[in-house]
Amino acid sequence: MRSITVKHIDLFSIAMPFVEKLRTSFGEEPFKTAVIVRLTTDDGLVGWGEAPLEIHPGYSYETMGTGQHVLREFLVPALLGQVIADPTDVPALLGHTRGHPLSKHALESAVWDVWAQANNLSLAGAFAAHLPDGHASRGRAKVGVSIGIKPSVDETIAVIRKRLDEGYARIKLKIQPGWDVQLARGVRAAFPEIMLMLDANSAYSLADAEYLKQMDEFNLLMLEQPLGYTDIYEHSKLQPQLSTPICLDESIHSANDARMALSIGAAKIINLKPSRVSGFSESLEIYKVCVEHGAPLWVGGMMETGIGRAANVAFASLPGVTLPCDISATSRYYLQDLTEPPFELQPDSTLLVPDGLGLGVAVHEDRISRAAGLWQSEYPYKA
Ligand code: OSB
Ligand code: MG
Repeated sequence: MRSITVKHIDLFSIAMPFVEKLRTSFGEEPFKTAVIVRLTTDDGLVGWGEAPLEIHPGYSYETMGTGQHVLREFLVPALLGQVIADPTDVPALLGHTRGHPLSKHALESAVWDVWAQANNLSLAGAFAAHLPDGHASRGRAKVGVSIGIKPSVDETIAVIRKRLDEGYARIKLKIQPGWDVQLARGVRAAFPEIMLMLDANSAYSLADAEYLKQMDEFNLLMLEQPLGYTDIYEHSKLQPQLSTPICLDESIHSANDARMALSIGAAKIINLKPSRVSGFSESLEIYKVCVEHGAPLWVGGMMETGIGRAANVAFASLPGVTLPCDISATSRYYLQDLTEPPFELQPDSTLLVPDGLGLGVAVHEDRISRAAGLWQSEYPYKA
């Protein structure tokens, strides 16, 4: 395998209008925002990565502000000039900075992209090369769609109907106290058979266990992250009281977290967001833990642009990713994406892994410039 040498790294802070915003139990972001990484090697290869940072520290403590600071001051300098034999060497190079997984992920992704290109591999092929035999990409990823908190159950039902008509075979609804049992009851009455799941984004506490037991009526695929965003222990007290499988999102940052959660029965399912766990190296370790435990695994999303999404689709095409992922077609997110061609939903509710080396999508730098312009006009104090 050929190593790569990091010559240059550019950062672009961007903002893009959403086609449909996503209201969660902790609020709603006005725009899609991110820091995009462009990494150039000494032999002229270019790789891309996305830190799906938000404006407000709601889902993650990282924000556009802290991400720009930590990338510029600490993480980028740690990679410049490095000769990297394998992308799984990146976490150690960034290890002097604690935390900040979304920011680290963007750099590691850009390294995966150039390393795959240097070794004549697609990104999916590069991931499979780091797994035991039998884990080759399936060429496509099973996907669903995530729907935010709406003003009424009827409006939610209308959006679900539209998404089902588009071909999505799994629906995820965001919930919060006061927007939960009644919502699930209304939606189940309208759609008795659909694959349905709920995501609480940490809005409940263990004292709500009796209340949450009502969710068992609705034949849910899973209930995602009901309790504290750092908690694993209390989820292990809740899961035995429910027949609905619990899935952990926010609480899982490493393979150790996943192993603990599955071992103590805190969750039966893992949502793997490559950005939340600091990159694809740790993602591969979590993948192996889930395979060992026979635990269902799916890839979550952060409303990524085509840059982050192409990488997530590649990972989600691995056979150990067994449930539909939160990765939707381009049209769900943006009128115009940063990459071409758009991701289009296939009739079997999948997205195809792009052909080609590395990410396999064409990045349109003029669109990055335009999105950087929107960021600067909306948030000039954080240019
Ligand atoms: O909890 O899964 C979540 C987006 C931002 C923050 C948290 C979450 C999400 C999503 C997005 O659900 C799903 C997608 O990218 O399509
Ligand atoms: Mg979630």
